[in-house]
Amino acid sequence: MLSQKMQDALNAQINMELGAFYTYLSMSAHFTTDNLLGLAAWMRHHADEEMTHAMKIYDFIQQRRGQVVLQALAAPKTSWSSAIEAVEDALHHEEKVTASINQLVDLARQERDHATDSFLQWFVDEQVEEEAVVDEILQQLKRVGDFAPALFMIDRQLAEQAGEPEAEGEVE
Ligand code: OFO
Repeated sequence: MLSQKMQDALNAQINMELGAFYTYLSMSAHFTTDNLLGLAAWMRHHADEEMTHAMKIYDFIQQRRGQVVLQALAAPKTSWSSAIEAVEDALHHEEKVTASINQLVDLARQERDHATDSFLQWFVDEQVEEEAVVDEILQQLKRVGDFAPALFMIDRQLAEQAGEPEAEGEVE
């Protein structure tokens, strides 16, 4: 059984993961409007991953006979001045998630809640990958700056990574 403190902290983490889902979905909509369809597809794929993170915690709380308490989601930002700004926001968001997961692990250890500690290790590892992937995209975008042909090449690569080899409407 989860302690009340641990349960509240896990519920807050569900809200954070759903907040990430909302943010990446909003970024996807923004990039679609901007005709950067690879970035749009990549963000949408990432939004789906955040939903699976939220649901992992949701299922875990229930397995431990706790109570899932969903909280209100803040409206996400809807536009960014550049692809770099959006991906910088994504990286900052991932860093906040990492800090929050680390605090959850600290709490689980204080409470000697070994099951929650073990469950959270998946998230600890996942955050290493998430930060690295987002940072790699950011570094690529910074390298090409405003050079449109290179930006479109990155966009095409991201479409492939997101499982959409031919983003609709793209010029060959
Ligand atoms: Fe991208 O972070 Fe979830 O856990």
